[in-house]
Amino acid sequence: MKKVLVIDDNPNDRLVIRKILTVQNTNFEVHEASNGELGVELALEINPDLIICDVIMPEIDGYVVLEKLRLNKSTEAIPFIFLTAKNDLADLRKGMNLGADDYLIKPFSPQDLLQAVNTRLKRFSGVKQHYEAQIKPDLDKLNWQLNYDSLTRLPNRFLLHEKFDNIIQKWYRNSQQIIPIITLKLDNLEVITYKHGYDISDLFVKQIAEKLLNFVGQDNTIAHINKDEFVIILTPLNEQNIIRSIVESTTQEVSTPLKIKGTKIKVSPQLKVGISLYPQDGKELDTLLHHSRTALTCVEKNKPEKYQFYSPIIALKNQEELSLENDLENAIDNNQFHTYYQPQIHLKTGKIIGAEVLLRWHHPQLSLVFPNQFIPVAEENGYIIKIGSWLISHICEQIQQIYLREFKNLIVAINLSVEQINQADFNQKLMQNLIKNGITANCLTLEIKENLLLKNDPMVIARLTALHDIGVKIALDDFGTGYSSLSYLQSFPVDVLKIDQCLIRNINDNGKNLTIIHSIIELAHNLNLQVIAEGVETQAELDTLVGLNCDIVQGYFYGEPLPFLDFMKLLRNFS
Ligand code: G
Ligand code: G
Ligand code: MN
Repeated sequence: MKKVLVIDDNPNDRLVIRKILTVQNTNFEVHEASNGELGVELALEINPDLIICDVIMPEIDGYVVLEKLRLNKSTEAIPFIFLTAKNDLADLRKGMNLGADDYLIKPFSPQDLLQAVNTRLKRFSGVKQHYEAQIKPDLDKLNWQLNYDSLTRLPNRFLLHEKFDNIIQKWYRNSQQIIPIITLKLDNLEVITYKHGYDISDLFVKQIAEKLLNFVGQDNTIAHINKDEFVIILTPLNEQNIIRSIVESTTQEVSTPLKIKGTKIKVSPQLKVGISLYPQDGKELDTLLHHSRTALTCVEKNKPEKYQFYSPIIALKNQEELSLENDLENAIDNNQFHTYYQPQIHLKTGKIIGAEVLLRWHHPQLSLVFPNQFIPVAEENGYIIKIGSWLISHICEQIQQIYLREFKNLIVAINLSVEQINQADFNQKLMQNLIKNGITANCLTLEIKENLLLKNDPMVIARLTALHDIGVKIALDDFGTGYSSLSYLQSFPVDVLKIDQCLIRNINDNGKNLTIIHSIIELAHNLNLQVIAEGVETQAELDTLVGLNCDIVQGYFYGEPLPFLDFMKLLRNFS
């Protein structure tokens, strides 16, 4: 049976060829593709013995198809016959130059077609036989050595490049998707080699490779790029949240102590993991690898998390002369922090009911730095306390200005870190700021995240309850990404639930998200909570949320976070 792939946008032409090849002959299996793109994909998938391809097609034409096939190792040698109409003959030279093997002019007789097909197949099978007997074994071996690690039999760095290109071409569908590049480094390999010798350390690495392959292998790509370094590339994802759990379960799996076969030695792998994301951290694999390695050097020894995502800050952190922590320390004094206000729209009235304040750092070298890049650093070194208290007093002053311009009912939401509310004088300072600026407590919302609730600290509960009693609202941020349990709402005075943007994204093509959001909103309303949907970007998302009886929306659809003065302008002009 010979597989023939027919690529032609005209269904009649395809039918004619199918008939000729199958009615009187039984040794052809005909596959069809209705355009060039599909043709290339199908050729890669089924690896046909011969391709017949129309020259003129919409989108990608026959020449492009041929070019693409010739660029790919698995399809470069497949005999290729062009189909063309009489008046396109002038162009045909181009096709032959590109390496087509033959051409047929429409209309053709069954004999013409069969003859062309048979000649090509015969010639090709002669070449192929010689190639398979004499050349291929050596070539395969060489290829293997060039592309695989001989110890673990995993792809090496060269093959990884090819695989990465394939993933981008074949799987990457839209700019919302991300591809994580995960570097895993065995931190104690040298020690193991030193203690037990090369044989044991080889066996050890081999076992780890097997574990990795079993654990994440199926759809994802694993490579062994250095004796103590593996790289995993996941297929494109729509959500970043999944990465954490994959990385955590993988490190857990790999870090369990290993018994080396045939010996009594038990060794515990120590892993460090760095993650960079395509496309945000780089478009080229080399950059992405470099960045994920930079990230892993920043995994802290004494912390339970053995992984780190790349951020420009980390790169900076690595450059000693530009110490981020120093910069951060001086950012307040240098007036580099700016508050941005993102409007929140009340769906029933269509009015701006409030705004979330999002901090931005105008760093002299890095320009705009986003909070998820510096807040974790500030939380770690405790500097968040100073930033937080500066921020609250600054925001209260801005609320006073909002008051003066007669927008007294606007509710301003501030994000809080656990460290801030752990401070004994948090409430006292907050109230001083309210009084000093002559503003009431009910114009403030404090956004807290689930990690704060999980600790269930009675002092924190007492503080939040006291603030709640004087009218400060408490919002639960990023709902739907973490533990998402409503059970702790019994002990915490929560007023507002903010549904995380990852649930809103694709709300209309993901039935599951829709169901989840529907039940979150119902549940919240039963508990007397208001619901804010975050990250609303499109009319369609908005419509769906209106249908689900959501109370408030926030997102680029209505407005990005704006500098204070721009936000004031928006308040005046919004209708
Ligand atoms: O736009 P965006 O990149 O601003 O915010 C990213 C994350 O940083 C969000 O989770 C948000 O809650 C947090 N964030 C933004 N501003 C602040 C802030 O002033 N304090 C704290 N603790 N977190 C903030
Ligand atoms: O975690 P928290 O909810 O505080 O963070 C809000 C984050 O979402 C900020 O980084 C903010 O800039 C971002 N953001 C706000 N609206 C949108 C939106 O419509 N789309 C996207 N992708 N991000 C948004
Ligand atoms: Mn928030």
